[in-house]
Amino acid sequence: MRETLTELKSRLHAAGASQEAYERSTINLIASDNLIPAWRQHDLPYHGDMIQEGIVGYRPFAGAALHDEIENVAADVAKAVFGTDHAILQSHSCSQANQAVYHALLKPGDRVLALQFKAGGHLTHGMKGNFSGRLYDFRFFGVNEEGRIDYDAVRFLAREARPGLIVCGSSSYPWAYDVASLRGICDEVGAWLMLDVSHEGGLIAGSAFACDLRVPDVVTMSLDKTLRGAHGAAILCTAALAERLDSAVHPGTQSSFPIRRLTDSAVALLETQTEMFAEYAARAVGLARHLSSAFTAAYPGAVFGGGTDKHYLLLDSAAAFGCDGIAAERALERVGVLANRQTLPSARSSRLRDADGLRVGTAWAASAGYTLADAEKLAEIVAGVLSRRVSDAEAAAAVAGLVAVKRELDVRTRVLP
Ligand code: DSN
Repeated sequence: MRETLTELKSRLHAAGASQEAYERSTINLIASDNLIPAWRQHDLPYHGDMIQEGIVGYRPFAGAALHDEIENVAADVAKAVFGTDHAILQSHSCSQANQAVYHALLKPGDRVLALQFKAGGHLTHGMKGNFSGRLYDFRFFGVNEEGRIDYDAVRFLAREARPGLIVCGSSSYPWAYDVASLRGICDEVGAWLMLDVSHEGGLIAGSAFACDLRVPDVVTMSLDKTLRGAHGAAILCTAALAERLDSAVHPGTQSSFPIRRLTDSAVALLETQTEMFAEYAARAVGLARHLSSAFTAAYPGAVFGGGTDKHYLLLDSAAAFGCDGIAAERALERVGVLANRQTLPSARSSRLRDADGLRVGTAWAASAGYTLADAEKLAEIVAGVLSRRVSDAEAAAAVAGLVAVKRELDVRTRVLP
């Protein structure tokens, strides 16, 4: 018997409420998650529901007189924050922004050089099952034994492969990028340079991660993740590519988008220029480094590459605790700590089901206001669970203690500006 709509509605409400309660009772170390400050709601200039499409000056739907103004202002904020010539804030996600960039710069079958998935690249950087791997001829560079990109090796591969585009950027590469070297390589082989800073956008805006976004030809980034804006993405590019990118977004790869994304994103981008945001961004990196040192002190070799420049670290759970990525993720989930399985560059395959580590992120914890002392407790809980030295009941009680700290912080965060 099919459920009635009334029954489905009540299930939906029960699931939503339980999900919220669950989120309040857990510590979230998923690097792409974050907490949007509650007070932000009051700062939003527009709460309407209109959509629009096209670009400034060409709109196929009526009522657009102020849409151009809103889109211009939002783009100007992004340009002011990152120093680029042009900005588009319409993409529904960074995957879709990447799709638009490929559409603008490549023809199907064109060659691209990118960071390998298991070395930290994203699935839209040429993974076989993704549109990118199906449409374009992706070749890959990896990382050396220290887990770093070897830019001489990239140069060598680029000379051999002669790609039309080099994509750098990642979901799980914890180090800074040598963008100047990449620029030199691209100039030498005649390739465009695209940097995907989906994860790092907020850290860059908050001056916690150095990366000059004026150097690549085009940059993509999530507006949520470390930026703490509405879910969506920005494309930033040089003046020379502005028209190409505009038309790759519309009509190239998408039609409508909500006007609210522009206003919400612009508010989030403006906030990045406050002291409070700089403190959050520095805290995210500081927490990740502190966790990394705490794991390394107790379990030398536990952190792949030995540290981080960002808001996450790569925990080699297989080497340190004899626990593969999926087992580690599940063991932590049982006690209320959320992190995600991660393939490490040393993995035997790129498949997430063979993941031998965990990505441990700190953006959410930084937004929640956790301190270095809290990070030490967290490292003890994670190591205790993964090494099976601590029972689930003890670990869950310790997590509940940290969750209680967050509740107090929540109250304080809500009364900020
Ligand atoms: N690829 C996912 C991540 O990095 O978490 C989301 O973009």
